Amino acid sequence: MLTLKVSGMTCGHCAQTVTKAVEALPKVERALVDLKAGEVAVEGSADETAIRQAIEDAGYEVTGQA
Ligand SMILES: [Cu+2]
Repeated sequence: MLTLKVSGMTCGHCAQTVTKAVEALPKVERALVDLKAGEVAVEGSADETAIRQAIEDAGYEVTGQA
């Protein structure tokens, strides 16, 4: 599992947007957003670069690995 730090997620809507964006990627089984921690945990074998890109395309900033 890969966990990324993501800034800019402030509410349930943001969490849902990021979850959907990441889960739309091939080879992602599940994405779990922890709003309080500002983290997204991704299950599956998707490429980290693709995951980061999907989150940034959705309008949020990936600041690193958690
Ligand atoms: Cu929001």
